[in-house]
Amino acid sequence: MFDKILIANRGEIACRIARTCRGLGIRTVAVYSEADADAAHLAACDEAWLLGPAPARESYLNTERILDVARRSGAQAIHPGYGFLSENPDFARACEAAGIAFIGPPAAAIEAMGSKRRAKALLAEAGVPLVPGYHGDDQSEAALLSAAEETGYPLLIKASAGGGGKGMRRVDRAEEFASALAAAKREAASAFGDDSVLLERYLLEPRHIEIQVFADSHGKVVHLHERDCSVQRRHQKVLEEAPAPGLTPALREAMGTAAVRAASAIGYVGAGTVEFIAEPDGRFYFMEMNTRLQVEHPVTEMITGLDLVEWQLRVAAGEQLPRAQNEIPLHGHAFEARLYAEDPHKDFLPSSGRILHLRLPEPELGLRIDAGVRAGEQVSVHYDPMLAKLIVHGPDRSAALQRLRRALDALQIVGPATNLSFLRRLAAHPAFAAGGVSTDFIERYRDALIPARQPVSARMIALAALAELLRLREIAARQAAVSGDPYSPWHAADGWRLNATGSHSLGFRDGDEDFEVSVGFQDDTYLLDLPEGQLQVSGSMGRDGSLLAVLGDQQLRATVVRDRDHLTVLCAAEACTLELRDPYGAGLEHGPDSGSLTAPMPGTVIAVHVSEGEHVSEAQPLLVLEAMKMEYTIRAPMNGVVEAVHYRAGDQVAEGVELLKVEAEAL
Ligand code: MV4
Repeated sequence: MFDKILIANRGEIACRIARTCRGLGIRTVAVYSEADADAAHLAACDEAWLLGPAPARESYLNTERILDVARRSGAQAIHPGYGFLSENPDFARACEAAGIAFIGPPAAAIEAMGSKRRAKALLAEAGVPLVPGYHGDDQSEAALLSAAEETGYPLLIKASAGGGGKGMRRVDRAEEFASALAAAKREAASAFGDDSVLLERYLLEPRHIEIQVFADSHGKVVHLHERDCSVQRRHQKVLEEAPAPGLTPALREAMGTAAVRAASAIGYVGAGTVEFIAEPDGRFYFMEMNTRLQVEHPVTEMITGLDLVEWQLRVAAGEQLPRAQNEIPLHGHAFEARLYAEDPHKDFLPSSGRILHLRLPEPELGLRIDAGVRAGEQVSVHYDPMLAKLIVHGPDRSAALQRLRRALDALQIVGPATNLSFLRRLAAHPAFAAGGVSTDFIERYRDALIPARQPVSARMIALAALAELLRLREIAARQAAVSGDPYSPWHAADGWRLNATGSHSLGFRDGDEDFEVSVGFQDDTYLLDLPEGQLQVSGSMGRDGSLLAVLGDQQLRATVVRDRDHLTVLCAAEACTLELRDPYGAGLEHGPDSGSLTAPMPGTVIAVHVSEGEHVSEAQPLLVLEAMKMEYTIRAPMNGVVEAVHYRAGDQVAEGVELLKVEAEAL
């Protein structure tokens, strides 16, 4: 077995591989790009080596750099994870040439499966069922046209070098074929540098069922049952499960046997996945073979109790497969949900930004979290937007689904937009609970899965208002504590004003809608005027943003995350982000009118918006201080000129020090 391996990947898969290595006493070498200098996978490994700039081609795809680090770190093997170089035969060869074991299949097997036409030709000989169609070498228009006539319509033209849905074109009528073929070949040539295509009868309502296979270097091949990956969006898997709902033991056996035959036919070694497309009547056909460990491998690990990365390491080290076919159990049911930094309301556009808050559900029996990020990290635009995977297991599908729902409800993340609410709706959808999974599931139920934005609920507005009021009270108390006159009524955060009622107004913005919440003060509670009527609220804020609130006669626990003027409130599975407007009303964020603006509490200056001599207007943000995991904006108390700026971003400041000085403009 290896003593030290290099993990040529990042994110959750790098952390996951490192976890198994730790358990086996194998030391690990992490590699990272400049954008990943504080990434989670570095802390998961024993060593960390910089590859280069953020772009993948200058870092995680840089074969020379990776091999150079492997040599200099003394790594005996390289685990490519998935994506990046995991299915690059040249990289596999370069590893072998450098005397470093490639933890994956032989380069020849990667190459064979990289061409759909070659793969189908090989597997047809092995008796693996193929979709009726054509995958011959004669790529002339005449040959393809006659093959199309034989296949029948509708049919699919697929690029031989394509995969994962790339390079597919549906043709419904004969008269469209010639132009569709020309377009498909042009696209294939430009996308893959290979314009060869194959034809397949178009299967309606297909299911995507894949079989996990494993082969060692001694000719042994086994399968570890199937996974259903039908719930996809534009060929990106979102939710996977094992075993496949409704698959009969006979069909499972037939698909498993066919998959093992496919792996044997190409002299496969290592972890692989044979993808089938299945029709409702149970007929199934080979689609493609993935020559790497897949993102969704944990659901197979949950139903078999096996560690596939450990198997990869043992097989790459020359060991025999740890189990025979009849020693691979199938227990219960598992799901995997993929948490992506992407915005379902913007057609799942990837999002980026700092993770301001991340609360992952506590791992427990039947719940595993494979995360590649931590709170405070930047989600980069350079790499795949997957942040984490939630994997659950239960004795049967409905128990596992119940666990998935609870885990998704318990997960909290604030910062970049994510698909979390979408996943919650997906897991809660009755059609999904009924097992009605097919590849068009998301399109079919799109309106329920991605509903129009709802207005913020009264409960969330009340929690946001309470959080803001408690914050203002905290700041006022601190400013009172550092002032010469701590008991001055001007420091009281109770809305007290000379000749005015004890009231106050908080301004919020929800999207593009502005609204106010009038606040009355009553002893140690607040009276909020909400659209539904008055509500008495009180509570306390923890240093970690936890809010214990009493709304009327109900006690609630919530989490509050503040990012400058944006306030995010999370309560149970509800979340909302509101922008705070009109801080004048607060009146408490400003320092005393002298213009000397002091730090209300110890913290870190994270932004300075002005410089000396600059004209500023009342309430203009001047500086942002971070303290207690929250951010405080110091604003101009009046129109004036910045006379002094004493600190810069990154400076630590003590409570009460003068941060800036603003000279009031002569009236
Ligand atoms: C098909 C098909 C229907 N008929 N082939 C899409 C991904 C690529 N691996 C193959 N895919 C398909 N091939 C025939 N002959 C429908 C799809 C397909 C699909 C397959 C599995 C999972 C999700 C899918 C989403 C759209 C289309």
